[in-house]
Amino acid sequence: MPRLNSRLALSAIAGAAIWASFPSAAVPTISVMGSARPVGLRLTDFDIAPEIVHLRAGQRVLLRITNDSPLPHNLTAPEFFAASLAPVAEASSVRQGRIAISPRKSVTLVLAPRAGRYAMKCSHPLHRMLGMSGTIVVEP
Ligand SMILES: [Cu+2]
Repeated sequence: MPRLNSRLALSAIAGAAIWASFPSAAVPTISVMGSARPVGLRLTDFDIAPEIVHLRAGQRVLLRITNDSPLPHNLTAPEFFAASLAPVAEASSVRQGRIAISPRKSVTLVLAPRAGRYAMKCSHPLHRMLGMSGTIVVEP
């Protein structure tokens, strides 16, 4: 898939440029060429597992979000996505801090978050109340 690859490469370059524009003292540097640590999130009726995700600031993460349910769900975490400097790949799937995931489908993102504690939830009516919430903890 040459077209996809070149799109990813362009996104990676754009990501590097965004990183470069931050003061180096404030933001850990990342290597665009470095490998990303795979992390999985599973959405079910009505749960997000794991409930607490531990990440490291500046470390590239290959985040795979799977909707293992017959219902549509989403992962809503606007502060987290805003602090994660470009989901490098598939950035277009994040809209207003939210990724919708169709039943029995997965979405994979590459990102590099900044330190902090971020709330995540499914924003569909009642889903959060029923248990679809959690926390992303990004250690400095
Ligand atoms: Cu949901």
